[in-house]
Amino acid sequence: MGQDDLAQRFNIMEIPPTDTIYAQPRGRVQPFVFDASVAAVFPDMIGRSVPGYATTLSLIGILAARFGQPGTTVYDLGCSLGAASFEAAEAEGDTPYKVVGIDTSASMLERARDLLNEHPPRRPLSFHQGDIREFPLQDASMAILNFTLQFVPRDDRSILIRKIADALVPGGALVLSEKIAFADPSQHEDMIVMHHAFKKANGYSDLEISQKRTALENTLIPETMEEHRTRLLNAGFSRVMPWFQCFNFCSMLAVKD
Ligand code: GEK
Repeated sequence: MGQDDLAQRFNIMEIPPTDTIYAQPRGRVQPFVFDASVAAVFPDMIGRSVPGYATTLSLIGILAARFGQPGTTVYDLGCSLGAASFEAAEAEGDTPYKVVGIDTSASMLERARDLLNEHPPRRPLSFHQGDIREFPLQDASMAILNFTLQFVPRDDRSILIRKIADALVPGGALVLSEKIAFADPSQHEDMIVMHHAFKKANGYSDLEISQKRTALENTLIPETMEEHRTRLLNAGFSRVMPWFQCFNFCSMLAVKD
């Protein structure tokens, strides 16, 4: 994906600033946080770090067109700059639903609101600061967790997924995109090697890759597809369909009948 495609995805006119956060050696690498320095380079960071990110994003509009229902809400949980929110709000068709993006990071939301003011989409869209574990959800036809659940403490994930399932109207769907782990150690290692090669091909140095890995070590906790599937079915979803995978990054669709 070119930087100009990325800029377009994020509704920004100029090439996004380059992520150099881990370019210099750090004595001690602190756990990763979504602060102002991350928000400033976020489109570049996520585009160069998550294989298939732009494709996942671009297809979320198609999923929203399929699952969005009149008079309901599409929630983008852990929305960052609102890239998935904008895709949902601009989805094809004229189904009248609204889109609500939620994130804990004030720095992310400040930028998301600027983008919203600059490019208001066709459907109502609003951004709210809050923790998705506590934020009330209701009358949802679609919920999006685009690379967010992996940052939620593991012990809280089942309650959150159940809350989402309960908030969905019949026929509603959850789009769950995650970095995934593999039970087979060789497969797990193969995927990590390919993911790091992907980052290197996108211009990150070995130092940047290794310092970022340390920063995310206890912050981003991936789970296996089986763990996700079991949790989703236990929460009340009727079926779980992986619909996109690129190396160790996968997006699943969980539908509630
Ligand atoms: C995208 N979905 O561009 N409550 C609310 N927000 C949270 C929580 C929480 N408990 N935990 C983490 N976040 C976006 C990308 S980024 C993924 C999502 C990444 C937020 C956090 O502040 C950050 O903005 C986002 O989840 C994760 O489609 O950076 O790899």
